[in-house]
Amino acid sequence: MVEQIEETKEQQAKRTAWWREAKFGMFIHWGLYAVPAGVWEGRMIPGIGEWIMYRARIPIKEYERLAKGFNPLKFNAQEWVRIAKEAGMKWIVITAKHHDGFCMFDTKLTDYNIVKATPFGRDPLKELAETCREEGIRLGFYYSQTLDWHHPDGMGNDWDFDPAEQDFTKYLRGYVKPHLRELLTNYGPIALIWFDIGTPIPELARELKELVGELQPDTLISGRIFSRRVLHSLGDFREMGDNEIPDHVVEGDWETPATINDTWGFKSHDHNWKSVGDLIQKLVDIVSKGGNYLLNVGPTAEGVIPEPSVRRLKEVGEWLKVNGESIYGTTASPIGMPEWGRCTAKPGKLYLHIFAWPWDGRLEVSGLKNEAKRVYLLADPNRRELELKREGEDVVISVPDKAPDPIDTVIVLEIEEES
Ligand code: FHN
Repeated sequence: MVEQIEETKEQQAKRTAWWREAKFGMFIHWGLYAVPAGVWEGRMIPGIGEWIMYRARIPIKEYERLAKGFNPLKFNAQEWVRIAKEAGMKWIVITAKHHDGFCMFDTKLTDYNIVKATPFGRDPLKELAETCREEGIRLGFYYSQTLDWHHPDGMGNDWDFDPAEQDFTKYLRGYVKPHLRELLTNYGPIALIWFDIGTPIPELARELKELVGELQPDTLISGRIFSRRVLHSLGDFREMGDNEIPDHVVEGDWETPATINDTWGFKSHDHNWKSVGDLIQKLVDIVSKGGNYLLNVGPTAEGVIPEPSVRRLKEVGEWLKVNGESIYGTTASPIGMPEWGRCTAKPGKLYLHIFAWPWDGRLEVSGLKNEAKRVYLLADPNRRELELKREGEDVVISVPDKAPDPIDTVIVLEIEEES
């Protein structure tokens, strides 16, 4: 049994407060896998791009050669942070080390890192950390603590190593922990460490948590520090499955990590981009159920965030400029999931997100116990009141014939607060 580290609920809530408010963050999967971009020896390798080493069972010696061709001269931390901010994203999480074991930061523990092994020779995490600080956006690091296909004692590579001879404890204590020490010492305040997959040994998971707490007590830890289903409370928030959106309101702090196309790491032939409407409705759906949306971009080997992602994020940002009040700092829907869309809430206000505009000009809101006071379109700068009446259990709002925003029109319903 893993013991809980002593911290009161209030202390934890204080550390997590910014994250609860923030709702929408940027995930960045960037590493050596951007070089093959899903293609190995002329073959398109199925599956997610950052798994190419595993999927194609690429021997370490061959995969290592990719570093010589990794020279992302177009990488520009300011540009990336600008894209995130314009999208309305409030924090960034970038892969410091993914399962392929390649370190995207300077480290004394291995030369298999972007500064020492590539012609690029710069530390992008340092540049990002500085820019994020200047721009007032929080930065977190993804760190693959369990799978490491390059380290002789990391898990997952059974084509170069014999698993029976591997010593995971040695790897975690002698490599992962010193790495975390570097990441939490050399880059200023780090908002969160995004562990993945789950640490297989509870005692070791606890050691990781303790180390993070000792180095930066305010740093949050993702639920995947340990098994997803059991003891996610070892992390500060629960991590849903990849692209998983629950079908009901979920209590507690949680997040959905998600892709814009079908891969995390860049793949040259993945063009299955979600539409802007889909992304906005997914954001609203998640927030209405009490969660956060961590949406991924996979930059190229040149250091560029793919244009289809940038374009979509910009449009999501434009929607948020008008409708952000109905997202940031809100809580889950108190009226479940209405047929016409979703609902988010703040004290004294419900935000009705209309995905399916009523054909007869009548928007019916069921399950509302509070007294309804006034109602208006969030996008209307004059806040002209719409007509509102009670019909039995329902509140009925008279809405214009056509949806002002076909993706999601937000109606603000002011209500009497329960005393
Ligand atoms: O295996 C990884 C995958 O490559 C990616 O990083 C995702 C992001 O949530 N996490 C793991 C799978 O769940």
